[in-house]
Amino acid sequence: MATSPQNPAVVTRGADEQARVDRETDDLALYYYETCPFCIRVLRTIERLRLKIELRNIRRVPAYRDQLLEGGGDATVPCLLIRKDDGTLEWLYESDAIMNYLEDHFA
Ligand SMILES: N[C@@H](CCC(=O)N[C@@H](CS)C(=O)NCC(=O)O)C(=O)O
Repeated sequence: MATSPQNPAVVTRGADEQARVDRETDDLALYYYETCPFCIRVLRTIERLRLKIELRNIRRVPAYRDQLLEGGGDATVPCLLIRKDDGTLEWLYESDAIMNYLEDHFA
């Protein structure tokens, strides 16, 4: 992992490393909506770490809100859905916890 010369906070990766990270982020999805300040913090982290995480806007797509409520038990955003290697799902709430998870795995 390196950082961009233009902006040292932004992560840059070689093609192989980025492909590996992209495969890992295939197992993630973020439930959010644009005007939620906690979501914006998480989206900034996703951008800075150059992660391709599927974004599921619960205000644009009511089915996403239903999924979040049914799967996670709460319609609060942001929530990161993590599909684990054994196929089980983890619904990670709280912006700080989500940002810590992303930093721990991808920074
Ligand atoms: N402590 C939480 C706060 C999350 C929060 O309050 N999210 C609001 C949107 S900004 C929410 O989803 N409220 C419930 C709702 O809109 O149904 C965090 O840091 O993620």
